[in-house]
Amino acid sequence: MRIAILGGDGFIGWPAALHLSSLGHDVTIIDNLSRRWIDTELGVQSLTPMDSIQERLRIWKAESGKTIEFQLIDIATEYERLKVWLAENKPDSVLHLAQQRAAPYSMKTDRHKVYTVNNNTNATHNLLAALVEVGLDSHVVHMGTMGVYGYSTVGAAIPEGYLNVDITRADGDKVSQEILYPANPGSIYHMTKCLDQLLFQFYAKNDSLRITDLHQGIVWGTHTEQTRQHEQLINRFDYDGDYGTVLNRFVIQAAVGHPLTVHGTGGQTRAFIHIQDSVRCIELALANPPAAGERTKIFNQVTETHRVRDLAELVAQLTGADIAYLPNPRKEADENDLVVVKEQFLELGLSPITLQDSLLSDLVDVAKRYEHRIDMSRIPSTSAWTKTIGKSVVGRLESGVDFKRSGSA
Ligand code: USQ
Repeated sequence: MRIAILGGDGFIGWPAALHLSSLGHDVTIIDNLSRRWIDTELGVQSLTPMDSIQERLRIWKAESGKTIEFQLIDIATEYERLKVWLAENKPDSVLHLAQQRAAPYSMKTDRHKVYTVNNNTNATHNLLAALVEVGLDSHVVHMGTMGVYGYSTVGAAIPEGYLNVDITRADGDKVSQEILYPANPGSIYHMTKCLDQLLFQFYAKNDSLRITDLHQGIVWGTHTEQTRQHEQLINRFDYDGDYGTVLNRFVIQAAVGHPLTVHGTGGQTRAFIHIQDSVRCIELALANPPAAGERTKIFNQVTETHRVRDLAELVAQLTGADIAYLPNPRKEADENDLVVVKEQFLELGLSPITLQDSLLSDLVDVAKRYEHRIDMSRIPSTSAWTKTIGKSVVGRLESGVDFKRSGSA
């Protein structure tokens, strides 16, 4: 299959590119390298040292004998270049990951909100408009998020994208209708993924585009089979307060003797997936497109759910780390249950990797190896969801008072 990976230089895009290339697909990465520029803006770096995309691809060719092409295109702002590339290269599938993916970054300031909405929404719409204009039938597989649903349940499991509802008509009769599960985003970033869902609904209906939306949970881990093959193929590993995600952050914090940064009571329940399963799910989704004229196919790309404080306790038991219960910079429910339907990938053959001590220990080893690259002052998450929260919380987090009270750091 000829596959364009938009955002192929990122945390999921890079291992997905290697995974799909190793399966024999003809892969081109299209990326504006924005994730590297954002590191520079924030003054942080991936825990693991990353080479340039060109150097990574040179190593991949030497290791595997396979070529992955690279095109430097900003799909959110360079519409004409994207359209010309699509027209000339006619990919069978487009894997769309070219979006700003961090909730805290999207809430940092008004400028970050505007950037995230402009970038993410234009990226998706430019792709869809260009496919229609060029007359291509490429299958679009998009990386969405579990966060489109919100994380509360009404005592029923969250279905894979769609909900059947009964609507009472004016004459009292009931009509059944299938709707997108009500969107309930918790950040500007998550909101852009909700907007994406409507763009997909329209283009599938109006232009018969074939679209799959992957509602992914929080990814943990860093290595996949291919990124382990050579030190210079290593994946990025974010630990900072904006881009680091919760479980990976806890592991790094434990490795460097920082108390584990639980927001609030840690009663937030979230869905998780290991990065190796993430790339496997992408493979399965690409191999099982919807038919033209079908509604957008939606998968819940998750393997298990955990409460944040349970994860902290698990990492603490494994490593002896302290846990700090911090004022929460986010506006989110303190405690929630989460039950998620996730049958479709299992039916397609996914054999889930669940949280195990051995995989966590692997991660601790990566963290210890690159410990010297960690700037401890960038560990607290200080992007506040509202100005009021910012006033009461951020000073405390930056001062480290809560870490000192927890007994270390
Ligand atoms: N949290 C802590 N301590 C930390 C970091 C986070 O307690 O040091 C808490 C947060 O307050 C939140 C939960 O852990 O309740 C998850 O936070 P996160 O940063 O791991 O994940 P999130 O911001 O939701 O975003 C990540 C990815 C995003 C993806 C999403 C899937 O960055 O791209 O879409 O996970 S989901 O969470 O299912 O919506």
